Amino acid sequence: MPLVFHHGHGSPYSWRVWLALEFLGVPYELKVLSFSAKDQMKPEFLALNPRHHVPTIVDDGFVLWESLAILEYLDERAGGPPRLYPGTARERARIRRLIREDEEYLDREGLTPVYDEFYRKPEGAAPDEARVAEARRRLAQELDWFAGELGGRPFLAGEAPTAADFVLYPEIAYVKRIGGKKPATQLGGMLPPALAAWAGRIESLPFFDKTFPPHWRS
Ligand SMILES: N[C@@H](CCC(=O)N[C@@H](CS)C(=O)NCC(=O)O)C(=O)O
Repeated sequence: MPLVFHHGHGSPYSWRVWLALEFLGVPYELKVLSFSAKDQMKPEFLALNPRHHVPTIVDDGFVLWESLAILEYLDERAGGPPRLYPGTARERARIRRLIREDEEYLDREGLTPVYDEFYRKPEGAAPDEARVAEARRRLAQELDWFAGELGGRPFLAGEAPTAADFVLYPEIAYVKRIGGKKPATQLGGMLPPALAAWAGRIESLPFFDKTFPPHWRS
């Protein structure tokens, strides 16, 4: 029985898992939940995951949520190669550090406040300019940080993508999307060239297109 992957289009947490499933070549059955239909609050989904979050996987009766726990589980389950966390203990620790830095700084201090101000406020409410300016400043610092972490490599940990790349990519996709859709955010053109080129490499992976949120195509 294939592993069941409950996904929501546009969820950065779920997108990282989809990229990983494809990269590892794990067979899976995709179940897309509609946030607008509140599928995640329906009794059948709550029975699986009382936290009503995607991503959630079901592997032969074993239910797991939290994207980072899922990535580590999938990596161990598949056994590799390829691996999401390859290399020595130190190399794997660096991948985990990059993931935590992405969540703590780039996402929480940079991207999320901008998203809150432009997408989560009631219709017609003006964004808090001071909050946006500070978040943009932090975001620019963190984008430079990750460009530096590439250090001229094709992917964050070397020649092949790892969990660090699949966690970072959806955040960068959001920077690109928000910058294009909402010029007032001034996120457009913010990506350092090395990070823009890296995003292009992720987007060229043979499985990338199927994971792209369909509602982002318009
Ligand atoms: N820390 C969780 C976050 C998951 C999460 O927040 N998922 C959101 C979509 S981006 C969700 O399912 N929201 C629906 C809800 O809260 O009802 C992870 O890494 O998996």
